[in-house]
Amino acid sequence: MNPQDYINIEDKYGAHNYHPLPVVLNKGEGVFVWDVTGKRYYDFLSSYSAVNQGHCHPKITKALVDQAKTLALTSRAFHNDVLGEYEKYVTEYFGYDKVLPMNTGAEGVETAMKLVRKWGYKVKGVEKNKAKIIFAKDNFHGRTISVISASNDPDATNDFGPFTPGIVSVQYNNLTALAKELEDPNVVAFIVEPIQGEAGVMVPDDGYLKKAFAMCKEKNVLFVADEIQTGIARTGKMLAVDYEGIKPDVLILGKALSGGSYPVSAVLADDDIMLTIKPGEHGSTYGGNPIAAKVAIAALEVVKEENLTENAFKMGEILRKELRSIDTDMITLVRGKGLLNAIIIKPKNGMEAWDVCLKLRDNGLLAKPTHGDIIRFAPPLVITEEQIMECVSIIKKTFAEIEK
Ligand code: IF1
Repeated sequence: MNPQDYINIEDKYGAHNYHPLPVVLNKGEGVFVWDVTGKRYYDFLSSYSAVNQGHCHPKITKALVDQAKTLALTSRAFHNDVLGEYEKYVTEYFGYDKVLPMNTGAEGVETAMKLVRKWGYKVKGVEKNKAKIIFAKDNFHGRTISVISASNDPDATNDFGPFTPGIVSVQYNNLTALAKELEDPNVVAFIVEPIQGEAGVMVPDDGYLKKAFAMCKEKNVLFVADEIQTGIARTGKMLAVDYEGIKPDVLILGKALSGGSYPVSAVLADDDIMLTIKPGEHGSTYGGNPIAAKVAIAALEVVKEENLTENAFKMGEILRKELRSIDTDMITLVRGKGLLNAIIIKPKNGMEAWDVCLKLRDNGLLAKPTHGDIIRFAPPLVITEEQIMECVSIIKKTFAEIEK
């Protein structure tokens, strides 16, 4: 089969809910992926920040394979001998009393929404069915009905209604708007991405999250951070909220929690919040399964053993500096933190962000445009300085080719 054959078969038999860049991959290792013709690429998307530890990390792969051969799934109807080990490890790692394990990011967000509602009724004393949750405009938290009920992206919401009630939205990075909504005593939580990923790597003003957190505390409202994309060293700190020195009441993790090897998500909170959910009130067949538990421990160990937080910080500084020095008027802005970055593209010579990505692909680097004019640059965090510089020359060469 040639590359087009693989694309055709997907097109014929798969739902058309994606529009991938035309490249067909069959192998990954560290910062690289290979296509079916054997061509090698730098991966500048990292599977949407799931492979922070690099593709097919040997330690994570080993944990996956070993546990898969031993005991894959018990369901939560019975205990197993690895879940507790993982729960202890992950809660100590992030400094919370308890974890509730799920699988996908959207499920993690759903879980957090249920948890803050439960807390609202049981602890805060909100009247039955009156709880409200504040979300930020232009958020991305996943694809389920309740989660898209908080979205204002027409692609995500059109013809998917009716939506879940009890959701209020405020402008991101706007404390005045937040303060106004926090006046409502039925508000139980503010759920926010510390950097908005899908919105185009929108980095809020310094102090925004810290002040938002303090304002929530003052009103007895839970501050919930969706660190599914920003967490686990991606932005140059273990969590993006670490830049502001705050500890969210509820923390949602996913993606790199497994290093891209398995769907693993988690909701972390202290006892006063987490223990409001009782047996039988929430769960999942696969949540906290033995493979997920072992994989997540390995994935988190790799982050520390390989100093990925420090590396993401350093490599991000270099990458942004180099990107800003590229001689082209097509790049109008470079923004980001650590290795979660974006460039804004002004079309030129009939070339838009999509065409830039096709040319980058031809030159050996894979990135994906979003919102028509934004390209995310988010390589695996194991990338070295030498590799970053090679990527910068690929990007420079690409813009030089477009300019002429
Ligand atoms: C898609 C973006 C990334 C997320 C945050 C929850 C979830 C996500 C902050 C849900 C998922 C993904 C999903 C992917 C596109 C994507 C994405 F372009 F939308 F912004 F990562 F860059 N919270 N983000 O970013 O996690 O249920 O998917 O495991 O195609 O939907 P999930």
